[in-house]
Amino acid sequence: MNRGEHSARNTAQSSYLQVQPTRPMPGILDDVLNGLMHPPRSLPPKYFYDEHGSWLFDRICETKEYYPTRTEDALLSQYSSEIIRQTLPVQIVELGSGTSRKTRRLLDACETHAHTCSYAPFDVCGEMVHQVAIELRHKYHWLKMEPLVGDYHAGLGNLPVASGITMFVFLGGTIGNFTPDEARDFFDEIRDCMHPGDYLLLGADRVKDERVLNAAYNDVDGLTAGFNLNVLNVLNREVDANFNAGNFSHLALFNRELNRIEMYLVSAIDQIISFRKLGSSISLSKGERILTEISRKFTYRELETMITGSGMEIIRHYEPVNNYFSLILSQLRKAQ
Ligand code: AVJ
Repeated sequence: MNRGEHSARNTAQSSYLQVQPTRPMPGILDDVLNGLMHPPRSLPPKYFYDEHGSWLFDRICETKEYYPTRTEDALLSQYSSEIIRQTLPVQIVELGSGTSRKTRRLLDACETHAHTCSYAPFDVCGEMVHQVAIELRHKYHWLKMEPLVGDYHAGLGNLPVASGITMFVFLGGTIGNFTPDEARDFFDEIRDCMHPGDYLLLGADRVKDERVLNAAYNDVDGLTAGFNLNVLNVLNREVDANFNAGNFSHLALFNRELNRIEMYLVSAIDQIISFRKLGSSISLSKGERILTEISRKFTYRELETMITGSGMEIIRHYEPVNNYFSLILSQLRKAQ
């Protein structure tokens, strides 16, 4: 029934499928070479999420300023029942599942409707997916867990997809990390995994008052600053660099032209950074910036255009009264 390339890893209590990439992916050394050696300097946001960074992100989600997580969770708790009744999926595949916390709303709704299905959390972090599988198996006895480990940037073509209706889930507003071109490619790739009748449930952040946006990425407790700076520790560890986080500061600002939050690390002094694994170094001048993340904010229409552009049809578009966030259910229509 399953297609695609994968290998199994078994442990005493759990196992997961390792989903192989469909294309060669740049490693951290390539990303440093391509992004940091010459200005404008940048790094892919995926390097935020080592163990400490993932922990910091969870703390960010609990700050009063960072509204996306709780807004999306409120939408899910309000509409999960309707979504499950509408879709009745045989399989739920979640891209970038992390702790799967918000997804429990969908699983609770399955329980309410006595609807059984399988759940395939897909994340880069094997340990996380393994833990989630253990917890959810315990909480939802009827649920068939099919944990998957891999990188969704490396292609979705090897995801094992069941023969019944599948609901793909991509939450949190992470679509905002993609440039418009990358987002288009990503939706095309999801669509290519879908069979007619399958659904996609997408969470995306909306354009809003700049003060609200800026505050969300500049929480007063400095958790977002710590999260941003932590990427320097990741580089120190992974490419043997000698960053001193004390010589950098966190900068996050809303770019009005491009409707996106841009997050930078700003060099506080003139300094030379060496990368021993690369045998090279760079000099950063005081005030020089490294772009570490873009987080795009969308209008209602933009989101619908992006989804329908890949050939899917909008089934429901949920938003809260303040229009802070969108939860969109779309479907690849059956051929007429
Ligand atoms: C996980 C990518 C949705 O863009 O808001 C939070 C990451 N960065 N605070 C976002 C993040 C700074 C987050 N996403």
